[in-house]
Amino acid sequence: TRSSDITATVEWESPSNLAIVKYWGKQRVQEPLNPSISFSLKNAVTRTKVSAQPAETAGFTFTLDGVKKESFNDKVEIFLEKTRPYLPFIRKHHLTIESTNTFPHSSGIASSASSMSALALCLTELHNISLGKETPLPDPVMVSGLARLGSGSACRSVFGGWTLWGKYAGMKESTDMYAMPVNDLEIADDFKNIQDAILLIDPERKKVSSSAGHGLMDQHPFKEARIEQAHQHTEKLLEILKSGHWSQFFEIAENEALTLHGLMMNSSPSYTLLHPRSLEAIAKIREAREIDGLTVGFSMDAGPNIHLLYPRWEEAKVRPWIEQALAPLCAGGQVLYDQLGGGPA
Ligand code: 2P0
Repeated sequence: TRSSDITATVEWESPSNLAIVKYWGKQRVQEPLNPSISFSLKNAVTRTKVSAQPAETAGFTFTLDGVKKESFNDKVEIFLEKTRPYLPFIRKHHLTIESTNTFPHSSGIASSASSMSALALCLTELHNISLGKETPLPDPVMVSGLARLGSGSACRSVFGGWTLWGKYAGMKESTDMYAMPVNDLEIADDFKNIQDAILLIDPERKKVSSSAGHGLMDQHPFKEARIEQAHQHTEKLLEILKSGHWSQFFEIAENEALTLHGLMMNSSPSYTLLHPRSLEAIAKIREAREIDGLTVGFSMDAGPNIHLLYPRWEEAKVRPWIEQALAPLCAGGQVLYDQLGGGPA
């Protein structure tokens, strides 16, 4: 079938995700150096609306929360260029792209995963409409592969729940090209409703982008050891997700988070994204677990914020402790309460 001119508007909402085994370093065209495992969030989402109109020359306008954002134009432009071979309608349409995030601007919450995933969903649906498909609903595997071209971590946001991305020997179907959901039957109930309280330690824009950080893995002295470790952590985490063992889970989650920051600190050039209050929060979390017996642990992304992780059944004890002990470490006392979510809608 040939793609035809369309006048259509589609809209998708897609979540951000939190990796427990981290993607850090890439090769070729947005392929990860190592497998990663994440879960999609419920409340931290991007909602994107794309209208396509036939046009002589392809082009687009992009707004975030109703405001033109020049800084994002490059990222969108590059994404459209990369996806054009797969989505030929882009060549002869003007796209009006409107995005809103549910989480605060420049809060340090990575929006590239949710925004690129939402955009990939919209573009794939428009592509299907241009092909005259009866059910234009996008195929998640195709969307995940396209989202990856926009931002590596975005390929994991196309699915709800737990997701694996990257070739891993223990799962035959796994691939570097797109993410896939971890079988629901292989996940203990506790981890199906894992809670994530995001401590907004410092909302300042980070000094080094994730893309630059990935790049520094090329020549990293610990590159091979890191790849090996990620494979081992992937294998262990998949077992832990099945068994529902929280202390083993926290061991991996925290090691991965601190390894990520360690890799930044000993790359060349070296840099740090940790804030003194990140370290204070980490100390408090470990103390609460080791001394007070709370079932809590943490992860981090490439920034100073802390993701406090805990089971739903611990909520009644954890909430007041967050407000009393951790919220004071956050900018403006801000904590975003989130949890595992069901994926795009
Ligand atoms: C992850 N992060 O697994 C890792 C851990 C941040 C910390 O993937 O260059 O925005 O667009 O592929 O996906 C953030 O990097 O980077 C990231 P690109 P991306 O979630």
